Amino acid sequence: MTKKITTIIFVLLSVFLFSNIVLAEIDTDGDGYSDEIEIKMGYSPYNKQPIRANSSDVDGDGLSDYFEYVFKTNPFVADSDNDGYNDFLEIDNAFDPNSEIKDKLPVRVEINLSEQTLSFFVAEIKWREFKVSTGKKSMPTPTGSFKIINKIEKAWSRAYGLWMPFWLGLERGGIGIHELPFWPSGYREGEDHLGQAVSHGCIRLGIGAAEYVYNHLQVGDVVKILP
Ligand SMILES: [Ca+2]
Ligand SMILES: [Ca+2]
Ligand SMILES: [Ca+2]
Ligand SMILES: [Ca+2]
Repeated sequence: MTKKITTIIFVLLSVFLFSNIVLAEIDTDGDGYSDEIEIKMGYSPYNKQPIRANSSDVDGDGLSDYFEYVFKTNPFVADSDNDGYNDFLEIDNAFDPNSEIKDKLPVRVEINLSEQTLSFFVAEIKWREFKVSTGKKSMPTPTGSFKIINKIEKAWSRAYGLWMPFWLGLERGGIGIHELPFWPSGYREGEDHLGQAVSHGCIRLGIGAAEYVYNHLQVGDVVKILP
């Protein structure tokens, strides 16, 4: 009896180890390098040509081979779950590209003050990165985790007499995330300020980027601000 159990355990263990070895040795494009090695080296595991994973899109669905690998979507089929929406559109709108179930994937943002970037994560995978302009030295943006307390499509700043489109208010000192501000005259702050800490404490985003972030976050979501 004991011998039988030992045999079963041995067989199970072998299957487990063998499947792991097989997984590590999958070479989808048959170029002699495993998928895992290719991704580690930055190359596409689905393209025989020595092309970077983030600039190859074998099935032309807008989702690079790199993201197909990390989101485990089908790199050769535009619409992995066959629900009528391609893999890129699903991830960009935080839907699961591998399931027809309309549950949303979790999203979150992280702002890095020293890099002047806002990273947008879908299912804990870094999906997009935008340049920001945060508080200048005399009016620094606070670090920490802050809840979004309100959303206003076109907010007015009484203190500075300007419009702040796509406002996401944070639970800290009246600051928020918003698009490059503009004045009642129509003059708008230039995109060239992105990447420089010149704001009054808010996190400014470029045209398009602000709307994207606004549409993807809800009141109650947490924004992490790193030094
Ligand atoms: Ca390969
Ligand atoms: Ca693709
Ligand atoms: Ca695909
Ligand atoms: Ca789909």
